[in-house]
Amino acid sequence: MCAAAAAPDRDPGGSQADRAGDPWTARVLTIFPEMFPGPLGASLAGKALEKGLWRLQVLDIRDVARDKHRSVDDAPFGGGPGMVLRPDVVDAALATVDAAPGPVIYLSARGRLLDQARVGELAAEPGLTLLCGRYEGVDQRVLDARRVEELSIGDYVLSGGEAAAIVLIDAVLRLLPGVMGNEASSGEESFERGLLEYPHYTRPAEWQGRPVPEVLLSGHHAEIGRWRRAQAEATTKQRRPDLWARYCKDAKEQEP
Ligand code: 9D3
Repeated sequence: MCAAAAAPDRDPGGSQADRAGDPWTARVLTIFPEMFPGPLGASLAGKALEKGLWRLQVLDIRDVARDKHRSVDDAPFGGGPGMVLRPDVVDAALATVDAAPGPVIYLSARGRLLDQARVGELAAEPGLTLLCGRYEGVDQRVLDARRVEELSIGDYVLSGGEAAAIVLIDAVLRLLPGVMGNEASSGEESFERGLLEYPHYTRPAEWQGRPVPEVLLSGHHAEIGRWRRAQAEATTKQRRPDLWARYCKDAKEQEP
C-alpha cells in the first residue's frame, strides 16, 4: 500500500444527482469519521479505491447537529444506562444522502444477521448508505420513518457500528468486478457453495515432522478434488452444524 491513500470525501450528499457510470459508492454516517477508510485504505480495497473502482463518502454526524454544543445524543426515555442518538440529528444526516442510490442500512447489534446472500444483493446495488450506531443506539422513530434496514455482523458486542461497516464494505468490495486481484477466485470458494474451506498446504512438503497429505502431491486432480470436497464437508459437519444442515437440504432439493 503506498502512502497516498485517497482521502474520504467529506461531502457525501454531493452537489448533483448520481449518474449511471459512477463507481459503487459506500456512504458512511458516523460520529467517528477518522475511523475511515481505516483498513479499507490498505490492500486490494485501498488499491481499488485509488483507482476509482469504488468510492467512500464519510459524513460526520456532528456536522448536522445545529445547537451550539453540537450534541447528537440524549438520555433514553424510560431510564436506563447510556445515551441514544437523537432522531432529528440522524434524520438530518440521512437527508444529506436522500438522492443517493441504494439501500440505507443501520449497523446494530439487534439487526438481522448479515450473510453472504445479502452481501451479494448489496453488491448488485449502485451503492449503499451505512448509519453507524454508538452509545445505546438510535431513536427508533427515525429508523421506522425512513424504513432503514437493520443489520448485525454477528452475535458478539462491538463498541459501535464503525467496525461492522468496514466488515460489510469489505465483503461487498470483493464481489465488485475489478476489485479483487483474481477475478475468478471469488464465487468459487467453498463458503459460497455453502461449505467451509478445505485445509491448505504449501512448501516444505515436510515441516517439523508433519508431512503434507500425500494426495496433494499425487498430481491426480480428480482425486485431489474429491479429497478437498470430503475435507470441506467433514469440517463443516463438525464446526458448523447450521451450515451443514442447509447444505444437505440444498443437495437434496437438487436431486431429480
Ligand atoms: C445494554 C446492552 N447494550 C450494550 C452492551 C447493547 C449494545 C449497544 C450498542 C450492544 C452493542 C452496541 C454497539 N454495537 C454496534 O453498534 C453493532 C454491532 C454489535 O455490537 N455486534 C454485531 N454487529 C453489530 S453492528 C453494530
